[in-house]
Formats: sequence, C-alpha cells, structure tokens
Amino acid sequence: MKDRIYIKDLKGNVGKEVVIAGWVDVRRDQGKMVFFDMRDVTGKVQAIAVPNRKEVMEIAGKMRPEWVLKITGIVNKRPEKNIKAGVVNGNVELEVTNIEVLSQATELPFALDAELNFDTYLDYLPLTLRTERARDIFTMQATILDAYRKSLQTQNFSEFEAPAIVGGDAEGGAAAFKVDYYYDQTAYLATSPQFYKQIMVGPFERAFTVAKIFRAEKSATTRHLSEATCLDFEMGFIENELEPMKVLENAIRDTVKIVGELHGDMFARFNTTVPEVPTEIPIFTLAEAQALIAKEFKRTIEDSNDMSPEDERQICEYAKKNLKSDFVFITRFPTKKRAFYTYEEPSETPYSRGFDLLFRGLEINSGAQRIHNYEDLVRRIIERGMNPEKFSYYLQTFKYGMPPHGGSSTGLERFTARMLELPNVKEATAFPRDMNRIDIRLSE
Ligand code: AMO
Repeated sequence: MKDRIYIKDLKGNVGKEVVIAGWVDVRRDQGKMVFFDMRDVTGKVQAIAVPNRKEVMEIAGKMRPEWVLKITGIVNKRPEKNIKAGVVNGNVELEVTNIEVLSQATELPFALDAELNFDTYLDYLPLTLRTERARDIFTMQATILDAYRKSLQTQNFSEFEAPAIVGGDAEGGAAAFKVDYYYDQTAYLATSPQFYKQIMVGPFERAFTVAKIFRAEKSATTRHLSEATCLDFEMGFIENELEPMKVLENAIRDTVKIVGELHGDMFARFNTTVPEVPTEIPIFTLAEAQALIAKEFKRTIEDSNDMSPEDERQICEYAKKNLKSDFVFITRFPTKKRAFYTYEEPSETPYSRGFDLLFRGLEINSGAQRIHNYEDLVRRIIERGMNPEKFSYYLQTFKYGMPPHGGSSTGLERFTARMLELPNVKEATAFPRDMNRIDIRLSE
C-alpha cells in the first residue's frame, strides 16, 4: 500500500502526517472524542478522533473492533502523565485526519482479549489467531523452523521433499489414514518420511526434510495431533547413534541460541526463560533414568521397557535441577519397543541404538542408528511378522549398497509448545487436527 508505514515506526515520525493501516483493536468513547487502538503486524497505537473533523467522527462513531482501516494522522507525543513505559508506542499517539474503511466487521462473539475456553478458541481460529499470544507462538515456531534448517544446512545436510501419499505405514505399527486411490487401490497418508530419508542417504549422504506426518492413533491427549510437522534428518557413514545425537544436539543448541537472541520479550510474556543447553546434553540409558527416578522421587516404576509421561517429567525435573539442562537424552530402549529398522547394540542385546530427546518433560524427538545390511533387515521384517515383499521398493536401498547410517525426527509442534511452556501441543499448531476436529468439531 503506497505511503503506508508500520505502527512500530511511528515513534520516528513525531510531528509528521503519516498513513497507517490495520485493524481496530479496542474503542473507548470519552465525551465527544473517540479513542481507539489500531493494530498491525508490528504493534498497536492509540488513535484519537476529535470532534472538529466531521467525516472522521462519522466513521469513528460507528466502527467496531476488527474493522480494517487506512488512516492518515499526525503523530503526537503523548502528555507526560499518559506515557506507558515499556509499551510499544507508549509515548506517541495518532491524531486522525482521515479514515478510509477497507473492510467492515460484524459484531465479535467475544472481546479478542477475553479468556476463552480452549474449544471456543479453536472454534474461532480465523479470529483468535489475531491475538498477540497466538502471533507470538507462530512467530516463535517460524524462528525455530528457520534456525533448525540453517543449522542442518551448516552441518552439510541437503533438503529434500518427502511424499505425503504412500503405499503403507513406514513405522510398521503406527496407525495410518487411508486414502481412496486410482484403480481401486488404497493409499495412505505418510506416518513418517522414514523410508524416504533413508533412501536419500544414497544421493546426499546427509539429507533432511520438513515433512507432514499423519497419525490415526486414537489418542486424545495434550501431546498428540492427527497431523504434525516433523524435522527429520538422516546421515550416512556413522560409527553409532552418538553421531546423529551430536548433530541433533548442535541443531538444538543453534536453535535455542537464535530464539534467545530474537525473542527475549516473548519468553518474558509467556512467563518462562530461554532453555538451558549445557555443553553436553545429559545422556541416560533407560535403566539409569528409571533407577534415578525411583530413588529421587521415591516411587515404583511401572514399565521398565519404556518411559511413561511421568518418568519423562521427572527425569527432566532432575536434569534441570542438578545438571542445568532443559534437555535429556534417553538411550538403550529394548529393541522390540522400537521401529523394526532400529539397529541393536551387539554388546547389549536386547537393547537398541535408538534414542529419545526429552525437553522440559516431554519427548520431542526420536532417532536411532538403523539396520543397513539387506539380509539383517529382511530377517527383522520377518521376525516382526511382516512380509518383506511389501517393503521391496524400500529394500532396494539396502540391496544396492547402504552405509551404516542413522538419524532422527523432531516434532515441530511439541518443540514449540515446550519452548513457551504451553500446556497443550494443539496451541502450538495453527490449525490442529485431532480425533474430534478438522477446523470444526466433528461431532456437530
Ligand atoms: P516417532 O514416531 O517417535 O519417530 O516421531 C518422531 C517425533 O514426531 C513427533 N510426533 C508427534 N507429534 C504430535 N502428534 C503426534 N501424533 C506425533 N507423532 C510423532 C514427536 C516425536 O518425537 N521415524 C521415527 C523417527 C526416526 O527414527 O528418525 C519416528 O517417526 O515429537
């Protein structure tokens, strides 16, 4: 829009007439004057319509929150007693000389700053995403994605696009959504880019992808989505799982550094702090972690084959307090608990070279060294009661020579949610899909 300046730049224009554009935020009528806040992507400013400007007053008198306006006005310093310290444009205001209405809004179902029940927030996302809180969350998410991507590029990874339509589930156990395909065939929505990132080790040696994954598990929890975004990488020529863990640690450290530099104000608004990443993220085997939890928190462990949500919370609490780390690696899960392609640690059978990364009490990443030998992989597929013929396309990778390799996958929504300590991963998803909702509630 010609001549438009952003609201954040008003303070550099005191005394001048400028043009801004945005949404009406709140309106306060005081005597003959109308005070209202205007909002654009960069912030808010108080605007004032005064009675001697008739056309301005006419519009100001009838406009409502969320009307979209293009406003011409004079930037004035606010009187000393009205200055709001620490607020963007707390010391300037706009005396309106002209208003052009770009779009009207019907009456809102609730005030935009109202405390809403989470389902109502989701029902009205086209409106509620306009709050500062939502903008903060998705600005944070965009920064995380950008920083993570740059870190992997710096670590010599090449990006590729993984398919969303696939012939079956890649994890050999995750529930997949069916799609009607041509020739009466059933296709599926990808549960993971796993096979494709392994295949891409062929051309790239180090490959990464930002992929949509779709999970049809009937899990209605604060950490499960039907559609999630994963930051997946895979690398060839490794000795063991410690190498992908190091790449992941670097990506985490680089990401945390950048969000800390860019979004200090956001961490304060969400009442949390920039996460602590020590020089080396602590690594516990599953057995070590559970022994520690049992001792520290004086309780019995129910399942020694896997971490329960409470185990995850408590080992993180321990690491934060004693090791100054918001992140914890867990290794040596039983091989049978991991996906079929997971490499077993030969000196510690039946434990595997798989790992999880926990962040502030939640698993945000899973990874492993993989089986790279064709015969071993076919044997494992058979052991798991599956038919190797169903995997013949993927198995070519191993048939035609594959180096020892491994990688991992970070859930973007879970990473974002824990970064800002949001209680529900759905709040870190702009348009969450779950068992009960695709935009609107399915029960309705
Ligand atoms: P996994 O199934 O553990 O591993 O998924 C990897 C990461 O993706 C995120 N995630 C989810 N987030 C929200 N809702 C879901 N339903 C959901 N499912 C997964 C989590 C999780 O840590 N192929 C392996 C990864 C690998 O070995 O490289 C895999 O898919 O943050």
